[in-house]
Amino acid sequence: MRVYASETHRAHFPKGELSGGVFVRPFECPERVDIIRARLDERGFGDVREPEEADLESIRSTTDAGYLAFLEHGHEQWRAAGNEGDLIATNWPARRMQQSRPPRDIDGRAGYYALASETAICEGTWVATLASAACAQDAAKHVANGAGASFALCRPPGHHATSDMYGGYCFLNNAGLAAETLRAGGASRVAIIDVDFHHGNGTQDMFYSRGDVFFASLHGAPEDAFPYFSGYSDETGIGTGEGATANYPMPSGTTWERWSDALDDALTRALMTGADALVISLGVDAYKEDPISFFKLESEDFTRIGERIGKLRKPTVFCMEGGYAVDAIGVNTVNVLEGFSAV
Ligand code: OKP
Ligand code: ZN
Repeated sequence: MRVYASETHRAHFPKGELSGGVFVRPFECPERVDIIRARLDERGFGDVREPEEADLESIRSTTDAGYLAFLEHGHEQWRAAGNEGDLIATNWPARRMQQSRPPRDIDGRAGYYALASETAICEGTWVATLASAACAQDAAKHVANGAGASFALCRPPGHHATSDMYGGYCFLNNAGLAAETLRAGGASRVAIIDVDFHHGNGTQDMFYSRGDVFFASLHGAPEDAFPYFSGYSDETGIGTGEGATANYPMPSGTTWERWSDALDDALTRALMTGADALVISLGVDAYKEDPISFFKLESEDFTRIGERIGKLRKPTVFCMEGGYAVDAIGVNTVNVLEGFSAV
């Protein structure tokens, strides 16, 4: 299976993440990629490529222009305004305030486009974000050209990003871009299955009113887990997208038995929608040792995830999302790919 990975991810590494009332070293750190790459190497995934330049036209067609300008220039404006550290949002358009007028001042603008404050923007965030999106786009092109599967080792991740919001470590929605690339490459229907521990609110939002892209997410219940304000099971899509979104919120302590029933249901529904191709938002933070999540999957369960996806026999693009138990992230991620390939 071909892998797309970019060295440019290293440019994105903010100094801190606001967590527990203090700044900690970000959970979403560059070593995540190093450890996955080392494991890929160890297990014989030798076809690893640097992506071409991102397809900006495709990005522009699914992303708000003001938001894109903010991603590209926000950090320099923040510095120009006299700030020394990374760009961090601290103000929001809360209930009953103006939701549709991005302020001019960068402090206000950041809050307008942010969905959470843990995610800081540093000087290299934009180039790393583009390179991450390029991995997803090239992996999807490879599959659209006839490959059975491909793995985009995206960093930063993407599934929390909407057309006009960043947060949860995400800036552009890589899986959504992969789905759009597959559609443009001839797939009439695509299914996105999000197995990351957190709800893929950004991907859901992108396709909520569309019937051509089915979206299913397995995640910690919103009452108890980030992103808190989406991912309930009654979120099922709207208009022509009604029924094309499926959410499987699950409680703390969830193990393979319950989790795999949800996966089977999601995969069955993906097949029923007539998907020609799959995109997997591959987070491995459902792992029992993950420091910011509360499911209890074992490393062997990740092999089983890959096997179950592989049984669908559909062209498949894997896009890396989360996973913060850094010691195990390589094994768990590659287990999915190996399970998939073994079917
Ligand atoms: C991104 B992805 C740590 C809280 C972290 C944000 C989680 C972002 C997860 N104290 N909250 O879906 O893996
Ligand atoms: Zn996650």
